[in-house]
Amino acid sequence: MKNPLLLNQKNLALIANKMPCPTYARNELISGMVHIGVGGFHRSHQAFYTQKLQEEHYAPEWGISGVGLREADRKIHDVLAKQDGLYTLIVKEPDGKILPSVIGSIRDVLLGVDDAAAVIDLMALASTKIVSLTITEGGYNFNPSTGEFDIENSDIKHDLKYPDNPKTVYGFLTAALKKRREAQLPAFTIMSCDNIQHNGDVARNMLLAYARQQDEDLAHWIEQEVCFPNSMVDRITPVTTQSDIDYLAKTYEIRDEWPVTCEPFIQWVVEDNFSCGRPEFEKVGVQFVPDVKPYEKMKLRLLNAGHSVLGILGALHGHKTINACMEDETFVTYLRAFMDKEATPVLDEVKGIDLNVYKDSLEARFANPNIKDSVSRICSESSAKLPKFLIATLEENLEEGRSIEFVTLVLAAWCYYSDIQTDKNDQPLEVIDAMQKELRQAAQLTNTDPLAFIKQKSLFGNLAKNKGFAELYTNMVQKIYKDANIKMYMQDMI
Ligand code: CS2
Repeated sequence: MKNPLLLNQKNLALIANKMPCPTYARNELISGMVHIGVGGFHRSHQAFYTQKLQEEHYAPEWGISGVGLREADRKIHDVLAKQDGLYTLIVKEPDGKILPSVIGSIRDVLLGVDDAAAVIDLMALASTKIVSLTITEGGYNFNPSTGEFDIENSDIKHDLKYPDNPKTVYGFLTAALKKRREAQLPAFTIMSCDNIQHNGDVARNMLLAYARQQDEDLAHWIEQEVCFPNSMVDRITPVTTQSDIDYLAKTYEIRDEWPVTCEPFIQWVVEDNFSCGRPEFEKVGVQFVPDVKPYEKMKLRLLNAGHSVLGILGALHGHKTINACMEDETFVTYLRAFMDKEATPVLDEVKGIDLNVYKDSLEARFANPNIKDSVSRICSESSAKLPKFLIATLEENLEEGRSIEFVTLVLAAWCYYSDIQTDKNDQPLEVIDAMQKELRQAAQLTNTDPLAFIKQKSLFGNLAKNKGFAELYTNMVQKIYKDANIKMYMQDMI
């Protein structure tokens, strides 16, 4: 193999002989969108749609500046800076076809920990119309059980003390909006693209809670002027592996230090609620609707929840990927039973969508054998995900006297997973969770108090006090601790 060609603007013309590359004038792009959280998902989704828009309906005022706020964002920042914002998106079809292309819609990248003022100044520019977010479910700084803003967070306290040198997303947004107001510029739109029900409303409530602490008057202006569209975003985007990097080097002789892989499916449903204009994304397949709530609930409670069901149970069983779970009949049947009996009854009618067809399509997407989405990605940050994906469903079903056993088994398995951290064959599991320590401490008490895990109020509210649920959970968790052969219990239920 020759020396692979480094992916950057200078080499783009050569790389274009090997795979599709941006053909629009990247150098004329302006940062109409500033995006916070340039992970794999942003790069497979919003940046992909933006590239499509640039290719088909060139709109240079809608380029993207990618922002990382944390030290942990340094690596992606450095890679993209070196590659002039370019990266390869590798779409993996279920039939084995692999379709790479170079995405160029991110025009530059900034790192808040290095230069907070530069990020604030960029967001305060008149040309910035939208600040979009993928800061993960855990990034919104609220108590998952009460939904209240966590004012005790030390970074939030820091930002209130040093508003010109913030660390958190709320500190940055508030500082930039303050500047815009002083300069008599219109407010930008804040567009959350995270997997949270009513993600725009949550972003709004949290930002206002923060801003009120800092400056009542400014908070009032934000309340009046900033739009926070809710949205439903969807594209399965596994963690990039070394073999993806090697594949590009070997097959295409291209060196891309951080490509992104994803499935062919893509969807984005957004409320048409923007304070300062927006790209004409409808021209490239984005749906603008007056009310996104039924769509987001459907996606969170079926797709994301379905992922968590497979992820946690699959991890315990020893499956490494979601598609491996889908090759296992017990998991397929269990997933469908969960979707039909527990998730579907909590959903509202979604206009134009046949839920059975939607569930069939989820099964097909999960089964894509090329995606190899690791169960460890799915289980990561479960403490931020499960309250929204599964626990909310369980609570709604409890209230209505409907089935809760499929979710309950997952919660009992999650307790064991957090405590023992090995699968049923004693193989170690990769547990990634901001609350890992607390989860483990609570789970470790299960032998003396079977409800200890469920008594974590910030995650489960008052569920432990519900007799019916407590009995069912106790029974399940005790069985799993005796014998972690999770498949046995799944089979008993289907
Ligand atoms: C996954 C999501 O992290 C998770 O739990 O369910 O990342 C999922 O792959 C995306 O939301 C798909 O759109």
